[in-house]
Amino acid sequence: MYFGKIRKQTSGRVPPNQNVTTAFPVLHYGNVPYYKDMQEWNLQVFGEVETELSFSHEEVMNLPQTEYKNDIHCVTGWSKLDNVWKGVSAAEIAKQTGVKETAQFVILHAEEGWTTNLPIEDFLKDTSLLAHTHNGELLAPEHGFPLRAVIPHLYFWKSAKWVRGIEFSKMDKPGFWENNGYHNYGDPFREQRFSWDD
Ligand SMILES: Nc1nc2c(c(=O)[nH]1)N[C@H]1C(S)=C(S)[C@@H](COP(=O)(O)O)O[C@H]1N2
Ligand SMILES: [Mo]
Repeated sequence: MYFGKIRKQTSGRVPPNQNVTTAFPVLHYGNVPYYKDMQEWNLQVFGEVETELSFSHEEVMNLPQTEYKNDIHCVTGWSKLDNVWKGVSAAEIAKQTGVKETAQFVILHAEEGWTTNLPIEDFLKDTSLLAHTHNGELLAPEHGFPLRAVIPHLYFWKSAKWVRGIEFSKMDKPGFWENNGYHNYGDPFREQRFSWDD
């Protein structure tokens, strides 16, 4: 008997045991925030940075913009290919605040205290961004309006919706799903779904 992981053969682009969908499922814990007044929204960047900054919505929208096309892989088994995201690159945010050498992890803080964690190298990858637009349309509230992280090389739970804080940290701080049985890193190509996966 074989109790190990059953790996389907997959071609290079879609990770093992994922099914491609053209839908855009909505998945999260907690409530969708609806903002009446964007003046009440801000993005705080804090922790191991040279200068802690709080960006208004307008300031975020006026930072240098990038566009990036990538694939989404959700740990529950769906993948959505060729998403075009527009927003601010994660590296641009780091450039604005400066990052101390002591920073080793990034903790993304969303509404309602929801968090997720990743190593700083992963946050600063060229492909990591803070997006406000998906396939030419402003993010819908349920998909993270006004701003969500997009970390395409990790399972999609690392892509925090409704981001309000970016914390550069010396220490790793497992977030909501990481404390509820999911893998701490979450590489879809290595199928790091649950805490016990290698
Ligand atoms: N703030 C917040 N962001 C979150 C989540 C959440 O519960 N709260 N869930 C994650 C999970 S598990 C997934 S699969 C994606 C889903 O994004 P979507 O609803 O836009 O498809 O959001 C991620 N970002
Ligand atoms: Mo997910």
